[in-house]
Amino acid sequence: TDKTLDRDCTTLSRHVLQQLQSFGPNAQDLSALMNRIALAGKLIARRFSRAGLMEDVLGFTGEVNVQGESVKKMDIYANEVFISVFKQSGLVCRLASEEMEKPYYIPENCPIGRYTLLYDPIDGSSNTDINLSLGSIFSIRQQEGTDSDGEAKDLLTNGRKQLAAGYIIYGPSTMLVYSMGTGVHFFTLDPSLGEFILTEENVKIPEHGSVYSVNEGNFWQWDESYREYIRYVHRTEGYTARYSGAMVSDIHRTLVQGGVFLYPGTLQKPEGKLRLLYESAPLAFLIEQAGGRATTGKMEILDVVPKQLHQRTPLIIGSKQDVAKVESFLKKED
Ligand code: P6P
Repeated sequence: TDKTLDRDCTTLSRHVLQQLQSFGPNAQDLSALMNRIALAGKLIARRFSRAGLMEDVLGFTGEVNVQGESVKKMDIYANEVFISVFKQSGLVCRLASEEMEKPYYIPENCPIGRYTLLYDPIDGSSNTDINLSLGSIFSIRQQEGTDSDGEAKDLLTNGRKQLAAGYIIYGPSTMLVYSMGTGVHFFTLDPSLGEFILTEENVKIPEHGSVYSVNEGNFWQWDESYREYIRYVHRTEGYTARYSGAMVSDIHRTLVQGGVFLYPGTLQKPEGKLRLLYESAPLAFLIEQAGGRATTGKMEILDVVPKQLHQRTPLIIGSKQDVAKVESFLKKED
């Protein structure tokens, strides 16, 4: 048959089922969950593509979220898209997101042993009003125990408990990148079909890349060891800087071209800015599956056991060689 036709038929749901041969009972569920993620992505991509043409899409709501960050209208819309899409899934009991202090419970969906979705609905929302790429990050976990006190303590476990993780990047094309522990796979949204079509399978991150990606505006807030690393890449041939302001875009470039992305802690905020459970851990899961590494500077991201839902973490993530190069400058724990 026509190769293009075969390719166009490798939709996300078919690919998930192919991956899931060895997953047993979770197989159907994960396929349905990934389809819901895809629907959320399509709804958000559609909104972004018309942002300038519609009232009430761009700009700020005037609110400040639980993190003390000013909220963009798109943050709210995207958060509600995930809630609405997963309410109908019949599979997810709990949704935890950067936009909500407490998890959102979907009681009618809740036979115990079902799934929890952790997500950052719009990561990099500072790019919303300037038409630059940004993304959504997601992580799927099995719900364990009853969570009867609503404190979601079973979510406070390390990132190796994730069943699936990935992101949607809203760029010149909308792509969905995911892993369920069996490699990293790229899908591109074909708007004429309304389907995410497989465009690359078992993606591997290059061992080394020339790009370091960090906000050098924080240079004087960092520990001296990070400044030493920056001086090294400044004076060494073969390095270049790229930083978009949206981590999903910077991580996607790092995954495709190699290199390292870092968001260190500062002297005032040693824990850094990025969230562990729904930003760094899902991306670390992906990058490790692609043969790269993700560390806090002291331990692997996927081994960190959070003490609270919105816990932040420093992050150094990317090609093995480039992450190791950063580590070589960090003060060794005495
Ligand atoms: P800064 C966006 O708010 C975000 O969470 C990431 O997407 C991005 O990499 C980072 O923060 C940008 O933060 O402090 O460099 O503006």
